[in-house]
Amino acid sequence: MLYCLREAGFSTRVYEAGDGVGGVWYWNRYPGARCDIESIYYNYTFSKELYQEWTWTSKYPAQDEILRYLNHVAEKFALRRDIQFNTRITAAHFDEANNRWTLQLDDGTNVTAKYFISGVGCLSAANLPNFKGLNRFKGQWYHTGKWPKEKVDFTGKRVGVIGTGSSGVQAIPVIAKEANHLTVFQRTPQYTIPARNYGYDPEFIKQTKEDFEEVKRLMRESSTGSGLLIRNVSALSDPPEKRQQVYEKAWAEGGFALTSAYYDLFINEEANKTAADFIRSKIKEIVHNPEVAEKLLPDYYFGTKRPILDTDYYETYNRENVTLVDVKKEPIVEITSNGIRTKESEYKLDILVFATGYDGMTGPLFKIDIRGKDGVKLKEKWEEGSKVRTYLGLATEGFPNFFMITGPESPSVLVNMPSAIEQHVEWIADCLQFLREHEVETIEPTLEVEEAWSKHCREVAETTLYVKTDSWYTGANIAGKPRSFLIYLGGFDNYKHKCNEVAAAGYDGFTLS
Ligand code: N01
Repeated sequence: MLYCLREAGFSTRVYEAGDGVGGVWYWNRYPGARCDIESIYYNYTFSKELYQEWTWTSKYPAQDEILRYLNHVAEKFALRRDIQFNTRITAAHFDEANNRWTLQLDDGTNVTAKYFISGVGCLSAANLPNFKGLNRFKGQWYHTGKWPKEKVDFTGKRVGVIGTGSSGVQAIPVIAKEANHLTVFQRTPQYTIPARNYGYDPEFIKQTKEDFEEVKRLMRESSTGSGLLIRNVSALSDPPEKRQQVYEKAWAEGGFALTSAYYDLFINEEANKTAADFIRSKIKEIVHNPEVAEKLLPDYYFGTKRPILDTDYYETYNRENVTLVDVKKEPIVEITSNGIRTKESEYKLDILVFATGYDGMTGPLFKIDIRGKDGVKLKEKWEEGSKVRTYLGLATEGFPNFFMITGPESPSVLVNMPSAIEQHVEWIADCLQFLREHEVETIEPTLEVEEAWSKHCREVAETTLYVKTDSWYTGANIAGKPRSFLIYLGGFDNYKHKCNEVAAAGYDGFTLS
């Protein structure tokens, strides 16, 4: 965003809470953290030169490699000189008399700006469940999303991990290898698929660089925003033996081959069950102890919590030094000075890892006291999330000149994030240039278009199985958070087309004044 606005001649300043660039890849330094999107699609496409000069080492690179990439981008385009690090924005208020935003910084100073653009991400407000007694715990504790820069040494330690989402599933096998003993506190068993990561061959990299225009086209024009193409075949049209072969092949290939094997896995219960049964059978095959295997069997609709890619996750439960605790059967009662006490036992721990996720989508925005016209708070307008209304996930009525990068009701986390980010950034940069050229002071969507867009988002979501599962997608992971599905599921290609149409029609649906 900074690069585009600078190129367009705007005076731009970025505020960042961390002491470096990288966002999610800056904060998530937990052991095992790596990407689950193929790296050749997990980068920017605005600069061909950048694409040519950066070489990814593997299909799913680790966090430190992605952070190096983002630092390289910051360096190459001299971005840091306009970024103020170690600074949190605590409030952003719109001043109607002057049509300016006033941002309050956590050092007590204020800045004013004509435009206010949030790049706070969808998963940056860590969820630390309110367990009784955490302050008494004598050991060290960490949240995966706020991992320290220094290496945490698990050697010889008794470690507890709470949570088995993407973060927990990545961290657990790595911690298990180092720790003296690992106890996993699992609430909901997960479906995870082997990543089968591998190092890239120099020939493949060379070819990919030559194919830059095709990579760019896939990232910008496909329904997933990446090279992941969903087969246009129903899981129910194949006879069971054929389907089994398809799943076996996808399992052997690893990555998201299985999720994209059939187009109806996430919209048809029967189709979904075929994939869920297949993964359950794999869990029973991999995990030696039948009682442990039984605890690991998921029973929600496959893929309706984010599908996970793992490296030796189920295999980890065959290790002597790993214990699995089912906290649905044996709830956590409190954290004691020595560990975790459940309804049945006390587990002595030296280190406790919270892999308990995030207050997704609205959480990062609500951490800032955002107020629009008439002093209305964003949190109040959206009634804490039960009435989120946006136009295209980019803007919301009553908050002029405020834009959200990957905001609620855009495709965001359900497509390739770099593609979603780039598309929003370019749309916003174009919009600001249009406003400047046409001497427009303020822009905001009308109530009618945002009502219609929100309704459309909900209707699309209702045609899928996603809404039937408790997950962070639906807000069900946060106590007291209203349930709503805030991600546009109609495909990145369709979404982008709609955004372009709106812009081409002179920002149709927006009030310009
Ligand atoms: O968080 P999660 P995450 N008591 O919300 C459990 C992206 N990501 O950080 O399922 C006990 O998925 C909770 O249990 P349940 C990706 O989009 C990507 O792992 O709610 N347990 C769950 O098991 C992902 O979806 C990558 O019953 C509690 C876990 O904690 C998103 O980030 C890597 C609990 C939280 O799982 C979030 O993933 C990492 C409690 N009170 C993350 N509260 C890659 O690119 C929560 N839990 C690979």
